[in-house]
Amino acid sequence: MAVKVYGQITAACPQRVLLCFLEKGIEFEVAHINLDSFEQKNPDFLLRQPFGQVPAVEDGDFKLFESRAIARYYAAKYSDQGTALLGKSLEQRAIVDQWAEVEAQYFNPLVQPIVINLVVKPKFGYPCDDVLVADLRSKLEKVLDVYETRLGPNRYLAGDEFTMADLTHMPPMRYLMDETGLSRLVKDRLNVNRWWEEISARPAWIKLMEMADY
Ligand SMILES: N[C@@H](CCC(=O)N[C@@H](CS)C(=O)NCC(=O)O)C(=O)O
Repeated sequence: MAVKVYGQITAACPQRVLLCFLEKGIEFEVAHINLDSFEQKNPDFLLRQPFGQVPAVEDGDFKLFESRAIARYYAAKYSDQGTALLGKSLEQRAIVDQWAEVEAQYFNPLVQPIVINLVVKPKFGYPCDDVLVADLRSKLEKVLDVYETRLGPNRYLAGDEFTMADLTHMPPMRYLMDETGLSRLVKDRLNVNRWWEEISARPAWIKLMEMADY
């Protein structure tokens, strides 16, 4: 039975889950939730995601929200199928988790408000907070410098293999690259750029981009 993903196919957080499903070859269907309406805040949806955000999934009787938790759960459940995303040994798993946490704790908290200010607010007629964006940008430069060092001797963030640590970065990274006008932050860093070009050429990502049809 296909896993039902509640969300919007163009939004970064549902994409994290969909990309995991595509890498693993897990069947899914998307139940579109309109982010601009009350749909997300209605009591039925709040039973699925109590903060009124997307994604949430339904898999028979099993329900789950939080994109990173969903992706990890399915990567573990289907460990024998598709791309191995979680690392093989206990130590490799810890390194995958470490770099996945870097995305959640350092990268995304800077990229998300940059995207909100430079992309989302203008769409709805609100002014961008330029002072905030400048501060976030300079903090992001420092985070990307760490990635540049890491990705010198390492093909991927967790080592030689593409894993959840790379996957979890991809949807917010696309927003940064394609929609904010700040792609130079990546392009000017040789190793980060090489990494982004390699992971964004993966068939699962290309398929997701076709589905999102930006
Ligand atoms: N930590 C949550 C964040 C979810 C989140 O921020 N979702 C965004 C889309 S990427 C959303 O629902 N935005 C609309 C809103 O907050 O009203 C997750 O990873 O699932």
